[in-house]
Amino acid sequence: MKIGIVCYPTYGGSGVVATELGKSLAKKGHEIHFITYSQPTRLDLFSEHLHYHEVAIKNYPLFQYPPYELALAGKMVDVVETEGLDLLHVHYAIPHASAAYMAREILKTKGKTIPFITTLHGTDITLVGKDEAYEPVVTFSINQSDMVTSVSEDLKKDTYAHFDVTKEIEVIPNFIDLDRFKKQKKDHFKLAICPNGEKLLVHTSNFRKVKRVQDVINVFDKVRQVVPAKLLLVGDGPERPAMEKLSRELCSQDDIRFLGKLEAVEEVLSVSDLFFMTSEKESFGLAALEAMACEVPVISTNAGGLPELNIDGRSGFVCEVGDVETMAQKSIHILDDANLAKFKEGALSRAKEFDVDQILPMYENLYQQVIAENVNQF
Ligand code: GMT
Repeated sequence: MKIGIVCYPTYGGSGVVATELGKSLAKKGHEIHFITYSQPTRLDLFSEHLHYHEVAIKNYPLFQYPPYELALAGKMVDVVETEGLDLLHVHYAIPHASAAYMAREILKTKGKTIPFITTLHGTDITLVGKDEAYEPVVTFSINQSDMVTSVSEDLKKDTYAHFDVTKEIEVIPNFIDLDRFKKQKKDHFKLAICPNGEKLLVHTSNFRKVKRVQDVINVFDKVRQVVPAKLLLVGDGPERPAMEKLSRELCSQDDIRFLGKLEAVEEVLSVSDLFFMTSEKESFGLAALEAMACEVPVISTNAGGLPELNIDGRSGFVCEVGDVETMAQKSIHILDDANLAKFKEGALSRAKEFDVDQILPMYENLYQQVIAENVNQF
């Protein structure tokens, strides 16, 4: 199949899922065309089946805000026509679904039919999409999509609860490449960070308010009173300066290290003993799945789709949002040498249920269905 993939090319989870999906589809021989405003971060692979089309956003003195959505729709029209695409798959509703709708309607006037699938990832529904400025457009473009998927049952429920959506939503969870995300031997790294055999705790995120990174730091502060431990914070974002300040107030620079954005996050995960995902909203929790695949148990909140991923008592524990006391107690339980190996096994076995080889056919089936329905219409 010839598939156009539209996503945010930056570090966000939706862009990662879209890029990994395209790469995996290309490995299976599908022709994949990424249409984005810059090279997707994880598009680091050469394949004859992978193509990248940049959306050029031209400014003009009249525009206070350059019309990105129009440039994107225009590019989609161009790529569909020149490359003969079979379908468009847009990730994150805003503004990708409405741009795809516009492209589809423009192409109709040129005698070309192109279906589009919209995948809802989270904040496009739970935060930004709900805003009254966007809601009517989000509702319209979801209903106009030829097919809609969401990354968890909870996100599907939320979409029906907050938008007047009549379209059937299919749940296809995030997935993981177990060849890349696996525990690697990095003992020298562990020794450098934990010279006295301390346990290594880790959190990765884009440091937005919704991630509640302050809870990670406060839990760590409680845990280290009982279990010798170090904390690594990976990623970057608006809350980072405040989190650095908080951590310096509580601990020494040696106890909590901020590593910034890392490409090879699996190397850090390989030497970690516990992962935190303390978000107040989280549609799936891809970063937690990456940790589990590297045999790292997870302390998560019960927000959004997290309980669908993290199985309480098996791959880690699920706690109420903001309940740092319970999170600290559960962390201490997992880190006990009598329990740690069992939780590491539990994390890995749970991650295996989201192996890309199992999830990819779900997307391929959907593509075939949408293309067949499109052909049958004419
Ligand atoms: O986590 C973020 O803030 C980034 C965000 C995105 O849309 O790029 O991630 C969302 O999509 C991921 C992939 O489907 C999910 O694993 C994340 O849970 C989801 N984030 C939130 O719902 C906050």
